[in-house]
Amino acid sequence: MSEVHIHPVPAEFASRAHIDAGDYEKLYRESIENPEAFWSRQAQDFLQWEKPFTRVVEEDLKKGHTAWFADGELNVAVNCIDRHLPARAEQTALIWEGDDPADSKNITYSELHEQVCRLANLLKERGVKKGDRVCIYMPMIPEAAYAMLACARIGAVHSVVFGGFSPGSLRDRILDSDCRLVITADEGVRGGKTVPLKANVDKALADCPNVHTAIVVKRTGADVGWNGERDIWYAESVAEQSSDCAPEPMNAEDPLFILYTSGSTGKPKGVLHTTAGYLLMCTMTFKYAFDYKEGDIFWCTADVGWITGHSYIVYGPLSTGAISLIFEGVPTYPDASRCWQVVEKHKVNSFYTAPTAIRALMGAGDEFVTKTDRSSLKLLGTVGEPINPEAWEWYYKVVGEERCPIIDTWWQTETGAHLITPLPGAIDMKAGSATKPFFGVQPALMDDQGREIDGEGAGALVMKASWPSMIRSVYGDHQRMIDTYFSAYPGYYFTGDGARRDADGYYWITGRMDDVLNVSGHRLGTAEIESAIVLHDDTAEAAVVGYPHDIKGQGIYAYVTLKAGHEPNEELRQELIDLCVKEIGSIAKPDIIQWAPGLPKTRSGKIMRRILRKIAGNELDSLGDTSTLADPSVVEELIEHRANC
Ligand code: 6R9
Repeated sequence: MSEVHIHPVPAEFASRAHIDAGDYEKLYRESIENPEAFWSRQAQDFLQWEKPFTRVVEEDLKKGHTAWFADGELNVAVNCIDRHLPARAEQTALIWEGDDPADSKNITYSELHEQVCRLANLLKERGVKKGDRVCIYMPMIPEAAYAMLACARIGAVHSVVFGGFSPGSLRDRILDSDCRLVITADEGVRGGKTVPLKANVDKALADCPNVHTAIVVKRTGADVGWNGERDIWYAESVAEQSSDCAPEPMNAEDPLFILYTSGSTGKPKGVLHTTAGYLLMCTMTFKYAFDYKEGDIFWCTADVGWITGHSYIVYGPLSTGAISLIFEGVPTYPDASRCWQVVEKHKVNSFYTAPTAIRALMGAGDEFVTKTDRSSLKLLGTVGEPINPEAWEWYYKVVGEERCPIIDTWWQTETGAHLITPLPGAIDMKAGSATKPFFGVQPALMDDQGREIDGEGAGALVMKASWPSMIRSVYGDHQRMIDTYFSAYPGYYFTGDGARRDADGYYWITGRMDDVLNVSGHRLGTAEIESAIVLHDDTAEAAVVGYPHDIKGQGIYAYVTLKAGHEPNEELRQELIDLCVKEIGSIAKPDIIQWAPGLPKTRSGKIMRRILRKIAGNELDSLGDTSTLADPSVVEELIEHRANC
């Protein structure tokens, strides 16, 4: 490993931050030593309760059980909207930036209240009751947030399905949670292209007889198929509804939403989150990890179809009374300057995105960044995958002008909110490390024998205690939740990730455990090798997988994407191999480098290593489902030019 460079918290930033180093130590200790007192205080400070709780936490991780504030009552929509009205009815709640740079609008908290109430009343009129499931299949328009909050207001459980999923994936999700109503749009618009959402819904609903209503937002005005008994237009239907809707009082442990996520096996799991614990953790992490200050403009580039969009576009920001930017487009349209132009236009203060986007923008060249004015930015964040130090340094220097701390936030759909992240005024940064646990979070590393590792070391990342926004169930299959997360290490939550803890107690996520390579008996994180390869000036991105190797057990197969304008050649291949040897050691020498014009990615930007492993291992007839990829043709190209091994 090259020497780790520590970036201290900027003194100026620390002096104004909500939490400085001393606060972190003190509060973290309290959260572990006296969790009941700590969490009871936070739940009262951060949330508005209709009926106060008297119980704080119950847990039995051997059974995968946890319950928080279990006899309290509250409503999430009230916490995200109504409680802010006295002070900030006319303050912007959402800034919508359209795919076309000429389209944007602001929605105030009082407009949000009106819109959410109208839609909530419409849902009730169509027969939706507390506990019923509603599917939301939407582009990134304000109505997506209204829909989530309207469900929360009446106690319906939403299941947001990413607008890029196919009709078949949509159908499977609707059926799995037996949704009776779908909220969608005629079409979505992304990167100058349209997405046929309503046509996809029509195909999906052909197999979903229980869905009685589809509410359709007119986004583009395209001609769409129409089932007069089932389909209604959003705008004209909500216009007939009252702009007041009494919120449903919800028990703290009543379900709030289901969100499907892929595991290593089987069909996607419907991760179930409940009301109070989820909202508390989103709200707290939003304030402390992003160091959110009154009036700041916050932009998370995720889609609401993913947990990041749930927690950090909608629930965390709105519960805080913040200004949250919702972006319909993609970072590279009309060109690679788009994100920074949006930052300049709306004077964005915090920007939160995925490493894959950072690498793509880095590959396009600094010009796209440096020609914009980013002086409003105070903080940068990343999420979704390990960030290689080179991309981190670029983000820090070129985008943030060495002024903005970077928070590398580690968490999962199942965790609901950040679990390991720097608090930017408290924790010095190391490029590539998610650093330290959030309050109340107790990570541990397990060795092969299922024993906790003390001090420095690497192993399976687990949690020793529950936290308020922990997964409560897999919808319809509670046993599957226990098997997936609570069986590998009885008494612990297993994250599925590997991690290393350094001498300072910092956590370095090495990637999914199934991505760990074992080469000649040595463990290697694929992320480490990828980081080494992308240190080379000519490379944009790399993905490393293992493949069966007669002598070493596993060999290292690297797929490498070059930056625009660079051609592959033998010399470069050798330079990349040398770089891995230099950075990590000869054990990390790639056996095979395949030049990859593109990598197979999910639409949320995660590299599909499962597919890369199959190609590398020459298991071409068991590639599995490639329909959910952002660009399935990438796979054919890789197969055609597959290296012989
Ligand atoms: C929030 C989100 C979860 C998986 C997780 C891990 C990876 C997320 C990361 C990270 C390294 C980070 N991951 N954040 N790895 N550093 N900062 O992405 O949820 O889609 O469920 O993915 O993503 O492997 O286990 P989800």
